[in-house]
Order: sequence, then C-alpha cells, then structure tokens
Amino acid sequence: MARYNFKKTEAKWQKIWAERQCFAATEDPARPKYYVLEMFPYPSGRIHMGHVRNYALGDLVARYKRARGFNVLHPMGWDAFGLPAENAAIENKVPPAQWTRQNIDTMRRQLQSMGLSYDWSRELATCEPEYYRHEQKMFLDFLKAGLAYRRESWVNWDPVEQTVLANEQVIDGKGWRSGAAVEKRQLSQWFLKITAYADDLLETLATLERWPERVRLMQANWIGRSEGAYMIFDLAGRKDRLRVYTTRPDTIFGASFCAIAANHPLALEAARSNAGLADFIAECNRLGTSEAAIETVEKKGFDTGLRALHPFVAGKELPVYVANFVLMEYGTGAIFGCPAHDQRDLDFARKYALPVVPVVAPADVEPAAFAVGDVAYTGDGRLINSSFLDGMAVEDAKAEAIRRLAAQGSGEKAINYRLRDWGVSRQRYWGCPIPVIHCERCGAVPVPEADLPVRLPEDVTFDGRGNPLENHPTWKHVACPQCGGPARRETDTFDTFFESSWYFARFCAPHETAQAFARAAVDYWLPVDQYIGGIEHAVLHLLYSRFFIRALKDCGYLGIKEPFAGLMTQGMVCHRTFRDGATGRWLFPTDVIEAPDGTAAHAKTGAPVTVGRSEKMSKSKRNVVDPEATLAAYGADTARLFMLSDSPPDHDLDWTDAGIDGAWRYVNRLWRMIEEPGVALAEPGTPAPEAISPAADKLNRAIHKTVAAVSDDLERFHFNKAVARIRELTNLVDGLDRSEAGAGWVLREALDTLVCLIGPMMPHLAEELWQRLGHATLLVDTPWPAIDASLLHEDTVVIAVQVNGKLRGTIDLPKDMDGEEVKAAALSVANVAKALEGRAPRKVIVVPNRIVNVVV
Ligand code: ANZ
Ligand code: ZN
Repeated sequence: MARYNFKKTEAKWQKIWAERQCFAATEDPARPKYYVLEMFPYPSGRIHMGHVRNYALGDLVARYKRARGFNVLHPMGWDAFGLPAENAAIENKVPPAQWTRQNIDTMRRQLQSMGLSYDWSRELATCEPEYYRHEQKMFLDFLKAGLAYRRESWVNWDPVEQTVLANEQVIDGKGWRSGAAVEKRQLSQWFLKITAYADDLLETLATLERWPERVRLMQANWIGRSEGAYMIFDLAGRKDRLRVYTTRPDTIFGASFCAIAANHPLALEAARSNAGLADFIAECNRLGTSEAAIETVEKKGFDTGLRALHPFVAGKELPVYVANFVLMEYGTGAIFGCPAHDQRDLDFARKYALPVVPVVAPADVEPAAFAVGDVAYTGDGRLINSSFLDGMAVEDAKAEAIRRLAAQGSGEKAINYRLRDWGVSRQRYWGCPIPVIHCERCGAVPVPEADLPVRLPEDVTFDGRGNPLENHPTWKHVACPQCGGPARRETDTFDTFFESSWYFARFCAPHETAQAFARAAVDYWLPVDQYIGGIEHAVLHLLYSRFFIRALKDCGYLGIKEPFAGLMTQGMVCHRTFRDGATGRWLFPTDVIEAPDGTAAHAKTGAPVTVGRSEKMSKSKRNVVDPEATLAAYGADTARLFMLSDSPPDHDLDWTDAGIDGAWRYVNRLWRMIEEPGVALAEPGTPAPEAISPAADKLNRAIHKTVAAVSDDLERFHFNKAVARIRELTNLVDGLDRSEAGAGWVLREALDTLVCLIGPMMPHLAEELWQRLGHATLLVDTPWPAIDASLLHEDTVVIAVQVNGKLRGTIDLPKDMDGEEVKAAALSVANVAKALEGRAPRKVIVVPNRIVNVVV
C-alpha cells in the first residue's frame, strides 16, 4: 500500500480549488451570509506559528460554515505600512515598498501552501494608493464633520523610533516596539475625535454577546467613565480661579492641598519668576504622559506659592503644588488632595508634612478613634469632621456636597473619561500621507478631493536621520490649493492603525474605484460575523475600529456601527526554552537534542543544555519553530490538526515534537483505513440493509451521535473536543469486526462521515479521501452530514453483574431485554464464570436495566 504522499496531494487540491475558484464569494441575498476574518498580518517576512494557528482556526470556521450552507466570505490581505520596512531600508538599503512587496510575495506563497480557503481575488495591501486614497478621502470627510482636528499637544515621544506614540502604544512607560523610555514633547498633531463616541462605545459593549468578557472589560476600563464633580477654588490675592476634577467631592473637608500638572497654565506662569519651579517642570516633562509612567515614579511636588481657598471653610488656605503625578490631559489637570482617603495624596502629604484629616469612618469603628496611618482608607462609611456632611453615607455626602457647591457657584456634577482623542500623526515615511497642505497665509488646507491620492514618493533615500519625506527634494513643495502661493505638504503620515480600522469593510468590494465601499456589498456582508486574532489588540485595533465604523456611518459611508459581531481571541503558541549550559545563551530547538528523561544536549557537540519552561515563541529567546520547516516535513494538514487538537483555541498551546508526530500518525491512520477498509464498502447512498448486527448498528448510532456532538463543539469553538470525538469514532471504526452483518454499509457511512468531519481541519487529506471513497463531487461543495435524530438516544443499557455482592463485570444489552436473556448474558461473562469456580448459582436476581446479582 502506498504511503500518504502529502506533498503531491496538498499541491493537487490547492490547484483544483484555485482553478475552480471554490472560495470566490459573491453576494447572494437568497442565502444567509457568513463573514469570517482573521486579523490580517503585517508582512514582516515570513509567517510564524502564531499565524499558522490563527489561520488554521479561521479556516476551520470558514469551511465548516460553508458546509452548513452559509455564503461565506473569507478574505486575506496585508497590513503593509509600518516601521520595520523603514528599519530594513536603513539596514539593507532596500526601499520600503520593495521590501514590503517581496515579503508579501513570500508570505502569500506560505499561506497558500497551507490550503486556506481564502477568496484570493479580494487580496489587498494597505500600502497601495488604490487602498489608501480612500482613507485620505475619509480623513477629509472627518475634517468636515469635525471628527478630525489639529492641536498642539503633549505627546509621548519615542526617542529611539523618533516618533510620537499613542497612549495605547506606551507600555509601562516604554515604547511598545522599541522598549525605550518614552519622553514628553509638545507638537502639533492631528487627532480623531474618538471621545465623541465614548459613551456609545462603552454602552454598546453590553450588546457584544459573542465577544470575550475579558476584552469587553478591558475596553470598558480603557474608556474609563467616571462620575464626579468640577470644583472651583478661589485663589488668595488673585482674580482667576482653580478648577479641579474630583470623584470624591464628599471628602472636601479632608482637603489639605491642591496640585496641578507640570504644564498647567498656572504652573507655567509661576515658573517664569521661579527658576526652581522651572527646573522641576522640566524634570516632570522627561517623564512620559502615560499613566503607567506616572504611577511608577516617586511622587514629588513643588510649592507654587499660590493658595487656594476652601469653598466651605472661611479663611482656610490650601497650598497649591505642581505635582508629577497630575496629568495635564485628564479632567482639568488639577486636583485637590485628600490624604486620608487617597494613597497617592497620603504619600505626598507624608513627604511634605501636610495634615491628614480623616473624613470618612468605616461603619464598625468608633468615629472619634478613627485615624489613618500609612494606608489611606478608600472604603465606604459615614462622614466625620465634615460640618454639614457629618453622619451622611458617602453617596449622600457626594450629592449634598455637589448641591452646595452648585448653589454657591463653585462647582457642578461632571462625567469624565480616561479615553483620549486618538492622535494619528506619525513622523514616519512608510505610512499614508496626511492629505493636508500648510500655507503661511491660509493655514492647514485640506488637499482638494480631485487631487487624491496624495501618493507616497517611492524614490527616497534612507540614511536613518529624520523623516525622508522632509528630506525629499521636491515632494513637499506644492502650491497652496487656496491662494496658489508657495506651500508645503504635511510630511507626517497616519498611524498604521488608521489602515486597519476599515480594511474589513473594504474586503466587501476591494476593487471598487469610485469610492471606498460599494454600498450594496458592505450592506450585505457586514458586520464581520466572526473575527479571530490576538488578545494584544483588545484595546488598540478593536477599539479604533469600533470608533472608525461609527465615524464612517455618521459620514454616510455605511449603515452599521459595530464592525465585529463575534470575536475570538486565540492563545499563544509556546515552546520550551533552551540555554547553553556553559554560556547561558539561548539556543534554537533545532540545535538541541532532548533525551526522554527531560535532559538535553547540543545536537552537534553534545554539550549540556539547560531546559527552561515553555514560553511564548519569540525570536529573542530563540524558542521558535519555523512553520515552513514543519510544513515541508509533515504537510499542512498535520500542522493544522496539531494546532486544533491540543488546547482550546483561546488557551496557550504548547508546541511539541511528540504532538506533531501524533497528528502525523493520525493522518496516516486515516489514510490506511480508507485505502484498506477490510470489506467491500456499499455504494454511496445505499439505504440501510435489513440485516444489520448489533455491533454494526451500534457504530451507526455512534456516527450520528458524533456528528451531533462535533457540530455542537464547532459552534462553541471547542475545537480540541471535536478532534477528540472524531478520534473516538475512528477507534470505533477500527474496532468493528469486518464480518458483522451490515459492516460494508455501516463502514461506508462511517468513513464518509469521518472524512466530512475532518474536512474543515485537514482539507487536503479529506478531499483526497473523499475522492478515493468514490465520490464524484468535491468535498468542499458537500454539505455537512445530516443527523438522524432517532438514532441519538440511548437504546442500550450498561448492566452491572455482581457475584455475592462483588462487581465482576458489565454487559451492554438492549434496553428492556427479557429477564431470562439477561440472566444468560450475565452468566456468560468470563469473569463471572471464573468467580463461580464451577459452582451452580443458588439464585440470580435481575433488576431490569440496572443490575444482575448472582448468589452462590
Ligand atoms: C479628590 C479625591 C479625594 C480624589 C479622595 C480621590 C480620592 P478617576 O476615578 O480615574 O476618574 N484626579 C483628577 N484629575 C487628575 C489628573 N489630571 N491627574 C491625576 N489625578 C487626577 O479618578 C479621579 C480622581 O483622580 C479624582 O478624585 C482626583 O482625586 C484624581 F479621597 O479628588 B480625587
Ligand atoms: Zn494659501
């Protein structure tokens, strides 16, 4: 018998599927649509195992839904702008465009070798003018609608990448890609008004029932709605006032200072006559604008000399500090500090010897005895030391304080969001040009629509210094569209999250030229029914996209506001780590030979290797396995099966050689089973024969039960469970005695069904086996197996057999079988006969459908 030749078979079916355009999608209002999408990759060069997992999951869903009769859209494209292309250009002297397009070619070939059911006719790359011209138009529309604007702002500056980062891109005070400590700078930037949708983005989260709870929570926290009050303090000896934002107006009688951000106008004013303060402000500005950076730094302040007057206590003055933990971009950039009930304020008060007066006492403590030491009390309780608020519960005190503030004109209720407007300007070359022209006379003038696209020049030189768009000899010099005078183009480009915020909608009609979207197509296909990708995009890409679609809706582009009806976030692919025993240097798995006892040695030298725990595959720790090598050695189906079988999709997956070998053996087992079924199979479609043995009938029932259970598993994304059930059915098929009556018929059913069930997981093998089983149609055009519901319920029972009260065996018997027959079956159990030791039973008691008790 020939061994399974995956190389030939996989190439064969990929060719046939492509020639017959099996996965080309067209709108068909008569059929239910299903849009399944995996987050499109950045063309970094080669695919990694994370891609393999992501696309194996998505392809399973696409092929399964197709078999269930849905009109499936499953496209693929390239998130093609971004910094690595520029770095490569500097290092290797290849233009970013060329580097990117080469990588796309490589990765497309790799993906195609996986046999993924994409409609390749819809492929797009965001770096092509045919794509980005539409987002330039969107930006112009956003400008008109007031959803885009320009302002000077304090930004996170990545000193290594020489660019601005969004708050989302600053992780623990460091650039998300470079890892460099982020600094603050003031620059003129373009912003998108995501805050206009803060409430809607938050409230609608509740309707996204097919999103992971975790992601919804992360977005809710990111939006960070808080209810509180603005409070306005008079300043001693001045006419202007200080406005603060607080969520705890109830604690006002515990206030012992006010603090303002380093770049608050009052701070800047005071610094003009105070060199020490100016230095302190400069020090604060070296810290990033991110909350993480601010939280980790030691809390410090500098007294401005200003004094704020307590709104309710005549004559009480609070010192006003500049403090490094107050953010300019949140609330009003100013706070009052109540040390007893806020840890930061407490640390600050202890450092600068400010009073700590508790104003909320927990219910179970005697108010007079309540004091605060090193830990602020943030819990609930009753108000103390607070004049007219004394005795009130916290919530009531908040309301009362606000009422009194409002009555005397020194405050009002307020709602604040952590969410900031999205700064989209990047000082980078390899991105979409922002369609604006700067004129000395007219200001920032939008590029007229007729002049779109503003093409990115591809003839640029890279020397690693500054922005090549700035340095290009001619590109930026243009005439002002308004006055005709000399002007210059905006040389910033869009954040690349701009492109990924609408690509899924573009896939609905990617060749439309007149406009971004063909309305009928987006109305038919959107929203994406199932989106699959990494959890790392929980607040970046996924929140931007939700905003973007709302903004596009308001500009008349489309009719929906939520882009992704279902979301699945996949876990990571992990691998054990290896280090050289002597030097501690990381080693590639291919450089290591592992012994069965868990120790390891260098493949070449035999020197000892330290084996570390399994971690996310990463180049830095070298614990990577190249998909291309795996695909070459085992084929796509084996790799895909392994990706599905070991863990639930949302859990991490441990890549092991044993696991991939196991998948490979299963592939071959299925192959052999169908090459040599051991009996002549009935013709496809033959009705069930009259004579069918109980064993054959049992297998037939198992087939239907498996289809029902696997379908259920696939609907719920329990892919690993589905694989386990399919393997169980395989065991049952193997176990059937080929001489049983009806074997030829039931094996035909079983093998056809097995092949259908593995179709979405191992499509090449399945298609090949389908053909070998004598079917003239393609498996990809074959509906999912139908279930005979009457076969799903149990018709046999397991009966325990005891001898003198001791369990000796079990028997599978038809339900409600005649007592004498049950008795006979029980006594014929080998273990029972042995226990009787030749004695005749005194009594045999049969409890119908449950137990047989033999007494000797
Ligand atoms: C007085 C107070 C007393 C506060 C107390 C807390 C506890 P969320 O919930 O995140 O909205 N705050 C306001 N603006 C700030 C800024 N720009 N930079 C740093 N901190 C700022 O937090 C609101 C609370 O954070 C506000 O309530 C304010 O401190 C502080 F016992 O006001 B609170
Ligand atoms: Zn002008």
